[in-house]
Amino acid sequence: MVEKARSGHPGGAMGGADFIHILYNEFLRYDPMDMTWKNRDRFFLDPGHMSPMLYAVLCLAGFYSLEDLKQFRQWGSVTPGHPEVDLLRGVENTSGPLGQGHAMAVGAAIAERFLSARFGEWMEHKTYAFISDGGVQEEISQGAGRLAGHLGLHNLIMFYDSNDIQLSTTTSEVTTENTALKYEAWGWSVITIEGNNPEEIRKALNKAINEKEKPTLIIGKTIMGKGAVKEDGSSYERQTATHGMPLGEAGASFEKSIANLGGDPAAPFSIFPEVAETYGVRRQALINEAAERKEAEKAWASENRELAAKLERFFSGKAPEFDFASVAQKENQATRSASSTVLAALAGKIENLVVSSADLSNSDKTDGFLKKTTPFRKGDFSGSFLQAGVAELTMACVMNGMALHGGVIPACGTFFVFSDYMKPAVRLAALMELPVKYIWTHDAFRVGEDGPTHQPVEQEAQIRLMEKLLNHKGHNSLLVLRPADVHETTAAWKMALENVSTPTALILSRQNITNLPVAGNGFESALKLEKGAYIVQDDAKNPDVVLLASGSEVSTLLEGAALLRQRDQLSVRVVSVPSEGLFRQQPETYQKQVLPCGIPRFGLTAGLPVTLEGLTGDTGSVWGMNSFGYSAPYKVLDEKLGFNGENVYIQVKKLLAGV
Ligand SMILES: Cc1ncc(C[n+]2csc(CCOP(=O)(O)OP(=O)(O)O)c2C)c(N)n1
Ligand SMILES: [Mg+2]
Repeated sequence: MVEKARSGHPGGAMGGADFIHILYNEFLRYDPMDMTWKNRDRFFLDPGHMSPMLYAVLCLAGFYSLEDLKQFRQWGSVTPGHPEVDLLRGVENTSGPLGQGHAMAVGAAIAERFLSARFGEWMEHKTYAFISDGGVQEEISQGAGRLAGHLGLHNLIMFYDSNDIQLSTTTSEVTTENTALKYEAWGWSVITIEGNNPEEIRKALNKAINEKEKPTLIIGKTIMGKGAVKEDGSSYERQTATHGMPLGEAGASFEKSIANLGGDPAAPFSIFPEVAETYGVRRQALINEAAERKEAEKAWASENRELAAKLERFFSGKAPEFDFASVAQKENQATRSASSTVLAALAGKIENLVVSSADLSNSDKTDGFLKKTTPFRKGDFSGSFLQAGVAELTMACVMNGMALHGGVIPACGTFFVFSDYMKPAVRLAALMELPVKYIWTHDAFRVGEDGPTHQPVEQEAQIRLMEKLLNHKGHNSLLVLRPADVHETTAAWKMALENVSTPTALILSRQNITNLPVAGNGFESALKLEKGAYIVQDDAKNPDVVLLASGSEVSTLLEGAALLRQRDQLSVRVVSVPSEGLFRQQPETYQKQVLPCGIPRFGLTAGLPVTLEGLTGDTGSVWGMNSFGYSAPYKVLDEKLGFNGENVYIQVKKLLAGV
């Protein structure tokens, strides 16, 4: 594959092939006829660069044709360089960004425990992860390793392809850690084997499968580029060059290496009859075994009709039903508190909602949910809360893994400024179309006394860039909502739960916000949020100026609007824009109705001005932040930084005067 594509990573794949062959041919349990079977074992490949190894085994298992393999890494092929997720072809997930893949496996293993706790151990299955030197070195392995050990995820079995070679050096040049002791310290069972020895692999896997207390790490000492030889027949194993180059280019002989491994250099894309037979037998055995287990599942379902219906609902991928109009919000609260109220209402009602926080539950207000449930503990997954510890990236990856597993709706919270720590996982969620919910609170410099390190400024602009990035289905890859009061927060949560096709971010305030002055039912009015932007207050069909903002800045605009009317008899429109990305998807006529052409627009944002400049256009202006902020009580910061009605008045007057 790599040789034909003239690009890819042969060395690691050749060393890991023995393990992957034994795993697929003897251990991994799935239904080749039905890859969506809920109780299949999951396999997560952390080093996505070893995808040729996965494609090869999945070809033998009947999911890819040899033709597909010949198209490795080519335009329009089903064999991209680093596959993300392609369930029907057997790719549960692979990670290009090293480390994230095995953290996702931890999430899948947690989801399995969560579901088994509710529906019974008959649902029990394993999650296998494959990790390489790169994944072990990535910092996220600390979070994943700690969490899996702490929670006693005995259903998680990880093979470490320890070939002592990485991309540009040998591992000895960057690490001298004792990896086995490290994982043992985290509470793992660790088995070290010769990773190319079939008997040792089998023995280790059997031990891991029977482990009841701990996750298992099998450290397989493997041989990079196993079987590679040079033109003169001498060994070309354990060479860094084979990490990311075709063998021929790296210095080995492609033909001689194929021959040395028992293949046919004249026909490198061929499956020998005895291999086809072995995999055929395995395939049939898997089909039979799955059929048997499905019979048992059916018997369970007919005896437990209500539970069975619930299980189907959990895995349906459909939005759960919930009466959001019944959520009783207290007026004039911070939107993080409003989110807490919604979460408290959802607890126990949306039974497969799993909420997590990176040690900030009392600040990000996910504790509204936690108070009504219990956190996961080793041996007890009856609750619905994951205390992730201070590990935002791990938490976000674990959420992705839960979503990939299916059956649960993952949501996680932390301070908005720490979305920086989560971004790599948010990106993968967006790419893989996973409906994870992010609860990001303390949305602006109004965190005040904590100082600039804790004040999000550029984060909103960064995150909103992903509203402009389309996923493979051509949709915005992330839905970002910054509600302007408690009712918009309820509406935003409704949208988050109804969004089953992409991740959703909720950006919420720390400080109280005065409710928007809407006539009638606040929640009914807030549902206009579904259009991404809507008119909150309007003086005329063609006002003198349109004021735009999201979140708490909408209230500040309302104060400014009152001054503009009172002092200068101007007619003003105030627009709440919780999501520019969503607004831009609305019909042109609606967009023009909200933002008519030819009327000056003024934007106010606690983020960078660029957050709103796409909406205010050439003839408008934006008052935003252009520094990291300062340490002071938030009311002082508001005054000093110009976030008050008076400054809105001054800036709008300047805009209208053309200054
Ligand atoms: C987060 C991240 N950083 C860097 C890379 C680039 N990269 C790809 S593989 C690799 C290291 C390869 O070493 P190892 O994981 O041991 O794989 P092997 O060389 O054994 O195949 C690096 C740095 C990446 N894919 N992801
Ligand atoms: Mg390696």
